[in-house]
Amino acid sequence: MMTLYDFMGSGNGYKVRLLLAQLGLAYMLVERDIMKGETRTPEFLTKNPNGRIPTLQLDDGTFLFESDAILWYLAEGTAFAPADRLTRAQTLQWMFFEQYSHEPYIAVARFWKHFFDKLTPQQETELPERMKKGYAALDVMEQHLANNAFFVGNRYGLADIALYAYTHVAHEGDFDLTRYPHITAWLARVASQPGCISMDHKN
Ligand SMILES: N[C@@H](CCC(=O)N[C@@H](CS)C(=O)NCC(=O)O)C(=O)O
Repeated sequence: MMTLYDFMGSGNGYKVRLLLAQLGLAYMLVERDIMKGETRTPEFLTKNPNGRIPTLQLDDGTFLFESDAILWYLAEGTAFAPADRLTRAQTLQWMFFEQYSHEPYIAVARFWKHFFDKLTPQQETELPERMKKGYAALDVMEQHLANNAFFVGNRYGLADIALYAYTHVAHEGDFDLTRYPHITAWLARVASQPGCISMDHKN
């Protein structure tokens, strides 16, 4: 059986738990507390040299890390992985957008505000820029969703899972989603997909 190393508050981990649930795949969940450095131990670094969750151990013992790579691995051969060249590339396009233009701002601002009582002076300095870039990512999403029900091919897929994870908890980083009616409607569409689980749901 596959083993998922994860931290329940992580959106990156949630992406993987969400797809595993929607595919109906059995796995063992092993929680590692990132607040206590449990992904930075010598033992964990043998699993993922980058010291982060989510990390998935496959049935043959191979360790796979990076949430979006794990999503592709799990989705291959299922309806979640598009078959044609352009749709696959468009799915990757939004997943790279998520990792480069969305997650570093929205997830990090949420992490600082939601998981710590007080920001460090450096976080205080960096926060306004993170918020600005987070809102820029939300603007891009809003524009796309004005004309599209989902991110790619007008059907729910991996790009939606990747972007939903931190967008649906963006308010925990004090992002005001009421300004974004199309994003809000899309969040509801994703939440109503069969098998959708909440972020704190354990298998
Ligand atoms: N790009 C990676 C990011 C993974 C990541 O940043 N994981 C965080 C939790 S969301 C983590 O493990 N942090 C603990 C640490 O860096 O020590 C992915 O998508 O999986």
